This record gives sequence, structure tokens and C-alpha cells, in this order.
Amino acid sequence: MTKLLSILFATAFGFTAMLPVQATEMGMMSTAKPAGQTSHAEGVIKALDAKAGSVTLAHGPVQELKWPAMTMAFKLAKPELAKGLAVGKKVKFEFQSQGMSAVITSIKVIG
Ligand SMILES: [Cu+2]
Repeated sequence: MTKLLSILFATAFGFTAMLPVQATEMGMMSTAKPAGQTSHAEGVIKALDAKAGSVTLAHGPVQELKWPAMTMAFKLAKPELAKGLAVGKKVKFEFQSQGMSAVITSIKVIG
């Protein structure tokens, strides 16, 4: 092999070796947390205002957001989500958050 050829090979391998790194970086960028993130939690209903579409939940820690357990108000994405909910019920829910404002997109009574 000539010197030139081996340089060409080294260059070609150098480039292909770089590609997976770039792909990984791109992947990390696309999984970066968007403004509105979907998270999951469980909690107990403390207050419910179906008309206003809001529910106050004493929820457990939210790993996705590093939230500690707390009691806070959530908005319901649609009024139908209030169906079957009542104060004292234990629920499992999914919500979209933006800062400290959260909108429940799905909620299920589990106890
Ligand atoms: Cu909270």
C-alpha cells in the first residue's frame, strides 16, 4: 500500500468513525426536554371543580420533573376527564407541564 492510499484509508475511516458520534449527538438533541413535557404521577384527589376543569391533587414525587410530593392544582385538558373523579379517590395520571403549570391529559381512578 502506498503512503497516499493509507492516508486516504485513514481519512475515510476517520470520517466513518465520526458519524456514529454525530448521530448520537443528534439523538441527544432530539430527546432534549421540550417546553411542554409529558409526565406521570399518582395522587389523591383533594378538591375537584369539574365546571372549571380543575382538580387539586396530593401527588407523589414526579421523577421526570424531579418534583417532590406536594398538593397542587391541575387543569384538565378536557371536561370529560372529570368523569368518575371524586374527592378522596386515588388516581394515576399523565400531564403536560410548563414550569409549575400542569395540564392533565389522562387520568384513571386506581383506588
Ligand atoms: Cu406538584
